[in-house]
Amino acid sequence: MIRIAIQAKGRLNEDSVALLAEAGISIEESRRKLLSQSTDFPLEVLYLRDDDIPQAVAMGVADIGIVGLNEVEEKRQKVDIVHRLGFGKCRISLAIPKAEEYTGLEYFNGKKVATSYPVILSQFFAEKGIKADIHEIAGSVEIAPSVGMADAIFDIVSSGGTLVTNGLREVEKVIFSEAVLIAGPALSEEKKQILAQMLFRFESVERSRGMKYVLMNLPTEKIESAVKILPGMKSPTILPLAQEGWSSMHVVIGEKELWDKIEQLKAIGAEDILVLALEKMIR
Ligand code: PRT
Ligand code: ZN
Repeated sequence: MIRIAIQAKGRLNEDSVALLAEAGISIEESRRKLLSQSTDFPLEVLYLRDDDIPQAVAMGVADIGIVGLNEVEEKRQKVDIVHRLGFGKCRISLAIPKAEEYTGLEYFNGKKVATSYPVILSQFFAEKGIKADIHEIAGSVEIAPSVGMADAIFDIVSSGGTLVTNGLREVEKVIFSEAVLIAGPALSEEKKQILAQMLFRFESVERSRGMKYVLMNLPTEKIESAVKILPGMKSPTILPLAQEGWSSMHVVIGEKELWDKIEQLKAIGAEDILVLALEKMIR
C-alpha cells in the first residue's frame, strides 16, 4: 500500500484525480473525507492543501504527492521530484504598475515587493545582487500595489489576465512550474515497487496524449514512400486487402503533425483514411 497526497480542492485537484483514473486507478467518491482508498490499486489518497503537501511527503505522512513545482521550491522540504506531469503549468513572475518605466532588475533595488513566495524570491534577488524589501502576504497579492502595500509583486501568472486587470505588467519570468510527482526520501521496497508501477502507467497515459491511430488504404507499391513520410516510427503495420495490389496501413501519428502527414500520404495515393483516438500506448 502506498499513500499519495493530492490537493483537496483547487486548480490541481481535478487533473490529479483524472490522471489516476486514466491510469486505471479508481478512487472512492468521498469529497468530504480526508482519506480515501482505491478500489483496484494498492493506493490511499490523502486530500490536503497544496501548501502542506511537500511537508507531508517529507515527514512520511504521505509517501508520494502531486503538487506544483512552485510549492516544492518554496517549501524547501526533503523530497525527490520523481516525474513532471505536464499540467498546472504557470510561471512566477515579477510585475510592476504598467505606467512605470522598467530599466532592468536594478529597478527592484529599494522597492517593496509583495509575494506568497518569499523563499524563491529572496534567493533570486540574492543571486542577482538586488536588495529589495520582500513583503510576504498570503493571498490577493495582485492588489498590493494599487492599495499602496507594495511597489511591485512576485506572483503566479498563467494567462496574464489577472495582471492586466490590476494594471500590472510582467517584467521578469523567474521560474516555470507545473505539477510534479514527488516522493519521500525513504520509501520501503514495497512502496518503491508500487510507485514504479504507477509511473509506468502515467508514462503510458502521457505517451498516448495527442496521438492518433490512423488507418488507410494504400497501393502496396507505395508502402516504401509512406514509411519515408513517417520517420521515427518502427515499421508500420501493413495488412493485405482483398483487392490485389492494395494494402491497409496502420500507424500512430502525433496530433500536431497529423494534417501535414495525411496530406503527404494522400498525395502518394492513400485513400479511405480513418483517424481514431488512441487511449493507451504501452511499451
Ligand atoms: O487551497 P490550496 O492552498 O490547496 O490552493 P491554492 O489556492 O493555494 O492554490 P490554487 O488551487 O490556486 O493553485 C494550485 C497550483 O496551481 C499552484 O500552486 C500552481 O502550481 C498551479 N497554477 C497554475 C496556478 C495557476 N496556474 C494560476 N493561474 N496557481 C494560481 N494561479 C492564479 C494566479 O496567481 C492568478 O492570480 O490564478 C490567477 C489567474 O492567473 P492568470 O494569469 O491566468 O490571470
Ligand atoms: Zn495553497
